[in-house]
Amino acid sequence: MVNLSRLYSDRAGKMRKSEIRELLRVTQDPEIISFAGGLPNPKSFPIEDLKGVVQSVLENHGRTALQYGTTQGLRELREVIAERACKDGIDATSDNVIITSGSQQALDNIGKLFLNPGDTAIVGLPTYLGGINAFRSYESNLMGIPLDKDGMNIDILEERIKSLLKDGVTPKFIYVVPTFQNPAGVVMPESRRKKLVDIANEYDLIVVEDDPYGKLRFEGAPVRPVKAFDDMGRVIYVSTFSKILAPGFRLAWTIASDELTRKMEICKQALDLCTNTFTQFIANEFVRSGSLDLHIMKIVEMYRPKRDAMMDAMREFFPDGYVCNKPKGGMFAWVTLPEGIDTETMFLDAIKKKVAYVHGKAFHVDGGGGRSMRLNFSYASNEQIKEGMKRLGAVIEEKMKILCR
Ligand code: PMP
Ligand code: G9A
Repeated sequence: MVNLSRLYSDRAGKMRKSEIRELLRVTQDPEIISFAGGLPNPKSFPIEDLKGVVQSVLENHGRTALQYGTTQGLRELREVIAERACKDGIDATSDNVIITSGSQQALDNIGKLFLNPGDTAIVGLPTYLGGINAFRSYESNLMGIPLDKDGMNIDILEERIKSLLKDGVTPKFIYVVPTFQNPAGVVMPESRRKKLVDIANEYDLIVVEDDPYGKLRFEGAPVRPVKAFDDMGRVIYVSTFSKILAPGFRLAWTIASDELTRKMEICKQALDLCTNTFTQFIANEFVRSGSLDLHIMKIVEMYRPKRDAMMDAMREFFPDGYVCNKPKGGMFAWVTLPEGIDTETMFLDAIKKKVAYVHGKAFHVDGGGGRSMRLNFSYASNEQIKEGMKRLGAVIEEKMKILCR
């Protein structure tokens, strides 16, 4: 046997497996009702509409759509993304857009661009696990800032930045998922977004705004992106087609200043040469025909009752003592259980009862979150949601009985 461990980089030794990716294997079991992965509902995929688009792309653009493309991405798609971003209050042209192979690639690219080993980046407590893993793979230290019902607590953020700077540490960026946060489901109000940009301006920092769920709003008025308040070019906006069209396309985008865009483009040249050209052509046609907006409306109509079914079932089947705010959009509910319960160990009981979730610690860089869990409501059918919540309620009840003994 070759002893590979002496050959691996220090970086490889520090990489951690993703609970979400590992769980995907477990949840392939058709008997398990999965509230684990952040998967869109496959019934939402616009297969019939896409048949026509695929046909048309092959007929009209086959020779370019099957060829390598530029690293920055298809110009027409970048143009339409920039037009749509302008409607959301972001000042951008196609030159500020890069099409990436999923937003996961964009996060990795941002880590690659900014993080030296030992550098510090700021994230939420909790925050998106894939972000944690991407940034940690560059051997960085992640400082967690607690969330409240309005997202990252901005006062604590400012305090921590001050104390880091006092210790001679410049945090490289602040990573936020401000709209229907993964995993907590909360939305940062505009006043706080503005304050976040003010803080970044005052302390001369970068903000990474990750926004896969902003368009999946079930109620209430839209909130402008953090990037809309950025007049210094220090916010990198990231969004994706994964949750509004199809994750299998592996298409996402960044919007950033000219300088940052150029830097990220050069980083990306070494990652994948170019994003999938074929799906870029398809997405471009899908967006421009107006199909995407209709499709988003359909997804919202599909997910809202799922959210409601989960909330109703929680009330019906969970024992008293849990806390869960009703998410106004996105794909996740975040539940905190009474003191004494450890959702990581409880997971094994849940799997025995054929129901899955992601335990809260997976989303915490400080080892916290042990009483919490993330429940995805987009993937399961409404019937499965009711049945799965019943199973989960029984698992929690059992744990609570043991605690009371
Ligand atoms: N960021 C967040 C906050 C996410 O929830 C996800 C997927 N769940 C991603 C990034 C990655 O998505 P993708 O690579 O499919 O665009
Ligand atoms: O399957 C993935 O890794 C994407 C989903 C992310 C999530 O569950 O947050």
